[in-house]
Amino acid sequence: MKREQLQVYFVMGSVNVTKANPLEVLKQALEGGITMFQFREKGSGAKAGEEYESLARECQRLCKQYNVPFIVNDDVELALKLDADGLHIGQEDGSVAEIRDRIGSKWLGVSVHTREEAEIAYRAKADYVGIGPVFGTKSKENAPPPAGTALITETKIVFPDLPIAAIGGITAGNAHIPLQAGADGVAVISALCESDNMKEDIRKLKELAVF
Ligand code: TZP
Ligand code: MG
Repeated sequence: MKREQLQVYFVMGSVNVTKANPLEVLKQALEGGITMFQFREKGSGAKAGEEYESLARECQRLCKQYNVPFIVNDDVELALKLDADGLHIGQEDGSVAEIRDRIGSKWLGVSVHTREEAEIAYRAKADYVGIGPVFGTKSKENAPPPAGTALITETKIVFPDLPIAAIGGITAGNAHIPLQAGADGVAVISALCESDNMKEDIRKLKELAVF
């Protein structure tokens, strides 16, 4: 994985989308130039079973059309079954080292909230870490309080070759803050799901996260 791929990392599930259907929103985001996509179908009202898998497959098909990496949140089995490009896990999803072994060379992203968690992810050969919530967020149930950018800066210094995606309440208006603190890119849900001008918001985010 190249750190550039985290530049504009769109995270979405059907629960996050109210304006149009999820595939329509994803298509607009791909057309706008997102650099990575995470299928995160969770929270109350999330699809399950066949509907869940078929939505994942359709998102993956769209991502392939635009040559954008398709990452699955939480679900190792789904990532393997679909041969996704990668998997993103949190601290409650099991041992990072064990999951690294199970998915082989697929990309692995890990959400971390402390330096110790970042170190474990780094040693288990995570491809990137997600750090947040930087700002307040409405998109994650039971999200921890906003953490600011201290851990981003610390991780950048201690593990300079570990790519960092900042997450949580990030918009085109505030993305410069985590990026200046050391993040390589921004992971966003509502900034794009609720955008009135997706193309313009993606363009602004890309302009801020330069390599
Ligand atoms: N992890 C930390 S904050 C968050 C996740 C999944 C939600 C981010 O959503 P938004 O709408 O970009 O704040
Ligand atoms: Mg998780």
